Amino acid sequence: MTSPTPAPAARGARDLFVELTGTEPAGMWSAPGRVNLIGEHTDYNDGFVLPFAIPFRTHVALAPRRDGVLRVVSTFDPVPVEVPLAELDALFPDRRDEVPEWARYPLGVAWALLGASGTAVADVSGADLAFSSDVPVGAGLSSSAAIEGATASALADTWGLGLDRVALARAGRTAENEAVGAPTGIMDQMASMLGETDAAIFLDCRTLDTEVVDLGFDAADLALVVMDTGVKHSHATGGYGERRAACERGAAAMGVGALRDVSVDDLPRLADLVDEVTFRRVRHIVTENQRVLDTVAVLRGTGPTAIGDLLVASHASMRDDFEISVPELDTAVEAALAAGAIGARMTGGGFGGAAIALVSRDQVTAVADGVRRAFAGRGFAEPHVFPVTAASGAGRDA
Ligand code: GAF
Repeated sequence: MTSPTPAPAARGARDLFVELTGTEPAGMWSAPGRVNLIGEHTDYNDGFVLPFAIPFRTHVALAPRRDGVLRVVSTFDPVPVEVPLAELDALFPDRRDEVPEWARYPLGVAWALLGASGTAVADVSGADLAFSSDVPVGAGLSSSAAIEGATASALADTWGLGLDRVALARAGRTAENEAVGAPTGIMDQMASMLGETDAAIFLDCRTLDTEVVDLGFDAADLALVVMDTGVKHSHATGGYGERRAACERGAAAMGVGALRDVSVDDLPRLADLVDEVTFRRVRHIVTENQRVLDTVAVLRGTGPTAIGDLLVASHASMRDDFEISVPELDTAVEAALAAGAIGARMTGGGFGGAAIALVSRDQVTAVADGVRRAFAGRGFAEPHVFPVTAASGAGRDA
C-alpha cells in the first residue's frame, strides 16, 4: 500500500492566485500538518511532546499589494476575504465573528505577527494570498497549524520581520487561541515550523527548546500508519477546553503553576485534594509526560521496535483517564494491534480524528485490512488508512 498521491496543492495555490489577480505570485511557501507520536494534551501543561511533520502541506501563493489591504482566498472557499491591515486590531479578538471561519487563521496570523514584532501597519505592504492544501481537515493532523505556518512564513519573509521559527510558531498559536478561539497549546505550530525528514521533534513546551530525535523507522523496516476515522472534531468547542480547565484545577490544588511540576510520586497526595475525575485528568498528564521521556530514551537506545507498549499505554490513558477517545478511535487501535501492529494510539486532541499504528512493513496491508474489517463490523464508515513519513517543516518553495 502506498500513501495517497498528495493533491497538486502547490499548483492549486498558484492557479487560484492567477485567477484572482491576473498575475503570477511573487513567491510560494508551504507548511505541513503533523502526527504526534506521543505526548497528548501535555503541551498546555508545560510538558513534553514528540510530534513529526507529515508530507501533506498547505501551500500559499503571495504577492504584495500597494493599498494596505490583505486579501485571502482558498480552494476550499474561493470567495475572497478582504481586510485592510489597519482594521486587524479592531477585528481580533473581539469581532472575529465578522470574519469567515477559515479566514481567521491567515488574517489572525497577520495580526499576531505584527503584534509580536512590534511592527506598525504603515511599515508593511498589503498582500494577496491564495491557499490550497492537501492536509485532511478535521482529521487530527493539524490542518490549522499548516495554514498558520504557511501564512507566517510567507508574511514574515515578505515583510522582512526577522523572526525565527519559534517566534513564527508562537504567532500561529496566538492566531489559533485569540483569532480562532481554540484554547490549544503550541505543539502543532512547532511541529509544522520545525519538522525534519525522518525525525521527530522532542519539544519541551515550557522552554520551547527542541531536540531532533531520529525515528529510525526505515532501518527497522517499520511503517507509521495513519487511520483517519472520518469522525470530525474541533478544538474551538467543548471537550478540549474542559480538559484544559481540569488540568488547571489540578495544578492549582497542587500549588504549582503547571502540571509539568507534578510527578508520578505526587499522585497519592493529589487524590485527597481533588475530585475523582480531576484526579484522572491529572494522572493522564503526569504519566504521559513520563511516557514521552521514556519514548525518547527508547528511540535513542533500543530503537523504534521497542516503543509499542508506550504507545498502547498512552492510548489507554487517553481512553480511560483523560476520556478523549471515541469508539472509532478505540476500534482502530484495537484492530491494528490484533492484526499485528507493534503499537497504536489515537493522535492529536481527540474526540474524533485519527489514530496511528506502528507496523512492520510487511504487515501494513494486513493491518489496514483488519482495521477496515473492524469498522465494517461495527457499522462505522470506512476509515482512510495510509502510511506517512516524517517530513520537513515550513518554508519558501519558490
Ligand atoms: C491539539 C492542539 F492543538 C495541541 O496544542 C495539543 O494540545 C493537542 O491537541 C493534544 O495533544 O492538536
